[in-house]
Amino acid sequence: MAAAGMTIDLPASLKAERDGAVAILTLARAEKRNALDDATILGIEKFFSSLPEGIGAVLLAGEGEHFSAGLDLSELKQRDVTEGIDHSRLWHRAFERIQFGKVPVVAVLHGAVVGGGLELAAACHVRVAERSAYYALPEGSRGIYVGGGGSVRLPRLIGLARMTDMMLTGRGYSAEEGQAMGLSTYLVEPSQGFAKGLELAAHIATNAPLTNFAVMQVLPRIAEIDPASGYAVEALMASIAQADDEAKVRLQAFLEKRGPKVTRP
Ligand code: 1HE
Repeated sequence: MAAAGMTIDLPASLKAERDGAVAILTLARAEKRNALDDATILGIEKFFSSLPEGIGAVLLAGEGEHFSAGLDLSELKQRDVTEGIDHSRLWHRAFERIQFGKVPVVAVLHGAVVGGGLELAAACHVRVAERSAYYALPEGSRGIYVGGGGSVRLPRLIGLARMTDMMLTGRGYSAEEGQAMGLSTYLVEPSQGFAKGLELAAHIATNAPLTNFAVMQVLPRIAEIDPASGYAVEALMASIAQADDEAKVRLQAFLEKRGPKVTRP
C-alpha cells in the first residue's frame, strides 16, 4: 500500500502514513490480533529500510484491541531445522532494522503484547503503554522458543530471572507491573497512547540527528563493553557531537536566552 506521504509498498497487514517528520507504521491485521506472519515481518524490514528523507522518528502502533499476538501460529506448521533458523534470522534482520536503523522508534502498546509482539516492542527505543496492555511469553506452552531476538533484548530490559519465569511458568505482567519493571517508560489511560506516542516521536524528531545517532547506535554498544573502553568511546562521541554545527547553533541559542529551559517534570 502506498500511504499518505509515504511511497513504500507494504502488505495489507501494515499501514504507513506520515505526520510531519514522524512516520507512522500501524499493524493492521486486527482480525488476527496483529499476528506477525512472514509477509508482515518482511514489510517491517522494508519499511525501516526505506524511510524517506526528512523523517526523524517512527511511531509504531497496532489496530484493534491488541498490539500483537506474536508469531502467526498458522504459519508454523512443519518447518525443518534449517527453515526454522532462516525464519528466526528473518525476524532478527527486521528487528535490527528497527533498533539499529536510521531513526528512533516509539511503540504504543495496548492489549496483548505477547510472544513475538513483545519481541517487536523490545526492539523499539521508547515504549508507551496504555493501561490495557499486558505482557506474556506463551512460547513455553506452545512448545517453541522465542525467535525474534527476545533472548537478547528482554533479559537486558527486565532481567534474566523475570524472562525465565515468564517462559517457564507462563506468567504474564499487567501494564502497571510492566511500567514498574521498565518494560514501558510511559503509562497512559486507554486510547491515550497514540497521542502520547506521537508527541514523543515529534519531539525526538527535533533532536540533533547526531545526538539521536549516538543514543541509538553508540549508547547500547557502550553498555555492552568494559567501562574503560566505554569511557573512551563516550569521550570520542561527546567530542564529535559537540563539534557538529547543530550543537554550536543550539548552544549559542541557549546562551542568547533563545533556547528552551529544562522544565520541572
Ligand atoms: C492468531 C494468533 C496467532 C490470534 N497466530 N492466529 N502467540 C500466542 O500464543 C498468542 C495466541 N493468541 C491469543 O492468546 C489470543 O488470540 C489473544 C489473547 C491475543 C486475543 O484473544 P481474542 O479472544 O481477542 O482473539 P481470538 O478469538 O483468540 O483470535 C481471533 C483470531 O485471531 C482467531 O482466528 P479466527 O480465524 O478463528 O477468527 C485466532 O486464531 C487468530 N489469532 N492469535 C495466528 N498468534 C519469532 S518467534 C515468536 C514466538 C511467538 O510469538 S509464540 C506466541 C504466539
